[in-house]
Amino acid sequence: MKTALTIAGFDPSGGAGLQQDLKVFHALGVYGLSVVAALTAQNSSGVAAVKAVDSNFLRKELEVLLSDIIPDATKAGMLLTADNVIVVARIFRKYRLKNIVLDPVMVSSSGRMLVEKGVPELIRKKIFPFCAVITPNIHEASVLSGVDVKTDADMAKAAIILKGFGPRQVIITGGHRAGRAVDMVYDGTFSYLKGKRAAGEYHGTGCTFSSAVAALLGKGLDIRDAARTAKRFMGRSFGKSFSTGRGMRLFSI
Ligand code: PXL
Repeated sequence: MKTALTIAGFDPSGGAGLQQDLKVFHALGVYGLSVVAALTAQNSSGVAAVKAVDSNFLRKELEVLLSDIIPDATKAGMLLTADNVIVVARIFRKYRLKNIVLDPVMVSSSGRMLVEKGVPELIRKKIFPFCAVITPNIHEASVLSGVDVKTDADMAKAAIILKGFGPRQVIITGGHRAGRAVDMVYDGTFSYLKGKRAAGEYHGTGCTFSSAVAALLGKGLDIRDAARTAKRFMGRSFGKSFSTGRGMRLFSI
């Protein structure tokens, strides 16, 4: 059995963060390990409050787990604080973790900040170099690259800048762009992941996609196949989404 680890935030609605990552791992046939870096109070309408896990405790969670089990892939999501970013970067180095996928989470769909000030730059410097894949959306790509991403040309420019910080592959997801839901993949050459735009508002799209990429890397797919297969998994997930609360749709994968 292959294993995948998620280091991310706790989402009581189960639509994003650790809970969703674990469901994605299970759906794709890998055993899920999870380490909590932050807590959120939220429902399908949005995030009301966030709280970081103390960075010493985060280190303890990781050390205890990794001294026993080394995952075949790792996904990192909401880390929230500078101290947590530094702990995670040190752990990536110490345990030589492979197949690392980063979802550089910044703001919730409802507008709540999921990182503290200065943390995006720190993530870029400390975490990007360890990553097989990073999966920013256009807002995250804009903040991290300094390019205000609006057009295909902006997306390409941002992808080249972001790859310069060390990840092997950059996937800028296009779901938040007006018009086409095309993701841009850059690993030295450009390719594209096309999908039908799903109507409506969904909670946890970034988490679902990035944890799918991690699970598939853990299963041994190469990074191009993992990206393509994760995109197909997203298409199926939109088809299986449902509405239960007052807010966004959730994935019932
Ligand atoms: O989608 C970003 C995200 C990531 N992780 C957690 C979240 C959210 C958005 O709400 O709650 C835990």
